[in-house]
Amino acid sequence: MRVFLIFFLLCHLLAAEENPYRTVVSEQAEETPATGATTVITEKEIEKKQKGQVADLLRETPGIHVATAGGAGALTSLFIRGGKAGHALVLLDGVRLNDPLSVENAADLSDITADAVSRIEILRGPQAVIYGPDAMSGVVRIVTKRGGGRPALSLTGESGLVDLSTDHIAVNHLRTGASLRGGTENGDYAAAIYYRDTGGYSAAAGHDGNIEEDRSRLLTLNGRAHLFLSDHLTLGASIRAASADTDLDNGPGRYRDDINHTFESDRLFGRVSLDGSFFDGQWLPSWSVAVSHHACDDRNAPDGTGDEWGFSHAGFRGETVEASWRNDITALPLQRLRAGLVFNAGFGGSDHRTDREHDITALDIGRKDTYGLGLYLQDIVSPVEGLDLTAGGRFDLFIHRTHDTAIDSAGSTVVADTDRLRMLPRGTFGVEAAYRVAATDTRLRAGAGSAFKPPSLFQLYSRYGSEFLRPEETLAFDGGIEQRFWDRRVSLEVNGFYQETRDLIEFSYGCDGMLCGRYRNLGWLVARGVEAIVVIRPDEQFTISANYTFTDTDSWEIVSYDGGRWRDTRPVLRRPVHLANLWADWTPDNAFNANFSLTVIGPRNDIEYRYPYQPAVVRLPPAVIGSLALTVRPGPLVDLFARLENLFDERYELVRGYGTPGLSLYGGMRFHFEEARP
Ligand SMILES: [Ca+2]
Ligand SMILES: [Ca+2]
Ligand SMILES: [Ca+2]
Repeated sequence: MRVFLIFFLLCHLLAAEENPYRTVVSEQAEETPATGATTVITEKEIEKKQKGQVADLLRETPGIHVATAGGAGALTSLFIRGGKAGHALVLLDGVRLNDPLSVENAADLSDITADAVSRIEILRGPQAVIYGPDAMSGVVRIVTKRGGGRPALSLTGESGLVDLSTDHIAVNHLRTGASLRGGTENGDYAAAIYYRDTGGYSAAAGHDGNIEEDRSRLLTLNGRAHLFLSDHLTLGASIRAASADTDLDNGPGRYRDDINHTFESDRLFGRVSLDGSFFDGQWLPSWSVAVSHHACDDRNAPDGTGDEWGFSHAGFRGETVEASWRNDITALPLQRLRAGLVFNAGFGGSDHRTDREHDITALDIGRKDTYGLGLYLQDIVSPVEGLDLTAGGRFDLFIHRTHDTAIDSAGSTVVADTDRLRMLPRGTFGVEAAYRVAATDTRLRAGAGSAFKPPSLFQLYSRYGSEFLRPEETLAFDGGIEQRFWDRRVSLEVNGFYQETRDLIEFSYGCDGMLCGRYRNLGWLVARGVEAIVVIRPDEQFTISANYTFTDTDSWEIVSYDGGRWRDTRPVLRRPVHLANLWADWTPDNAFNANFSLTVIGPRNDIEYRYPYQPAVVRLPPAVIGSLALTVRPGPLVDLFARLENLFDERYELVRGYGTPGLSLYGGMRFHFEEARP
């Protein structure tokens, strides 16, 4: 709490100045990426769509599938261009959200609400040169609202009826919050606090006979401030804290309801940066330190409803620290040079206590640490008008400990028990050529890039892990064309991609010598596809946008059997071949907005755990999810809003055996108070 007190004091200090807002040095975290296949979700779009979760906004963009295993607050995973969940790197105000103690070091988007978010950028394909390890299939950059102008306070209240059905109508959703923004000659500030309590359906699927409602309570705090130290230097700070308390059930399937199985998470993300601008903006250096802290607890006490095996508690603690120095240099003619140095460290440990007879999870990992060092250089050359050539390279060193135990020749006495540092160097690259044909307003683009992902703490050190895993490595090619017609009222974009990932770290039931049932570098994953995007703006009032993604994935492992080597196909789960979205927006004036979204998720593979524990691959049927949102502004002070989600009351699953809400109705209001002009 002390951090927040300091933050609010800083806001107060800045608010005391009555001068108009000005920007001295723009922050690099806010700039639009220049290269690659990207999608940007703007503040206006976020406001209009009224989606509660960033994950729901991402689902409507090309190349992305989002899967949630249960109700609100349950694990929410992101799949970009057919990659695994751990292949997507998610940043919030420049801080990595990927949880160092999750199995794949993946980001869980369950507590990332759209409150306070002003912009989301999705960069598809490997982005290792600038973003480093883990930026395998894409990067999602979430940017929160920045302060500026006269002090403005906004208060929001929303309630809802989630999962409406004829026999079950209840107010089971509440969201409330406040935000304060402003700026002075010396800086700017933005702070927000939101609370959400939502439920209405069961985490384990209702159609499997699970009737116990599961709720999720989430408190988030956001703060962001800048202090203009001089004409050349800006000090920035951002912080986000999210505390969630979510009801779970005991996995997918029948009779999985549990009245006291809970998951509590406390996550804290912070970043301090110093951005400079020297030699008339020809050298823009940025120094930053970012930290993240994840504390999660899964608790299940015995109860009288089919779960009487005893108490269990699994606790996970993880931290990351990243220090970086980045430089943008435009001193050379026709060139934009970017160079940087990054150091990061990940820490984590978990403990698992149970008084159950059959302990099958054994999640214990003593506290471990990994380190990374990265050095990169990227140059964008524009030799002629309209042509941008990008080339970049990066060197990374991933460092972790291995534990050596030597046993004497008699095979009983330990004679050496030492920790060694293991260093894994990797080089990555990214190249792109983009050309704009001015005469026809056409943009052509082609690129290639590589990335790698080091093994996670869980893959290295858990009971199923191995200290000798290699990083996963990927290579991708993509290209696209963007054409605008009719005075830029229609734009059409088509991208094609091919991505091959080797040394995939997969759990293997098989044995390698004496080691059985553990993570091994035995997988291959090939993803190829096409993304098509069309945006039509016949006039100021209407926007219609649609996108379609085709993704063909193929995964296998090489197995030795009968003296030969065989290619053993693995099913790729939760990667639909066909994904489509439509968004129609009508804004006749500032006082009214109506918009309609439609998401079509094609059939995809999933896994079903059948008794007695024999997993079977199943095919989930296609799902059509619609939503309608309205905003009315009767006066300058107030917005009234309402939305219907899952408009067609589709019964679908995102992860086999877990619940999703049926038709739901939300409504609320927002008040704006702005300091009067002097
Ligand atoms: Ca339940
Ligand atoms: Ca429950
Ligand atoms: Ca229980």
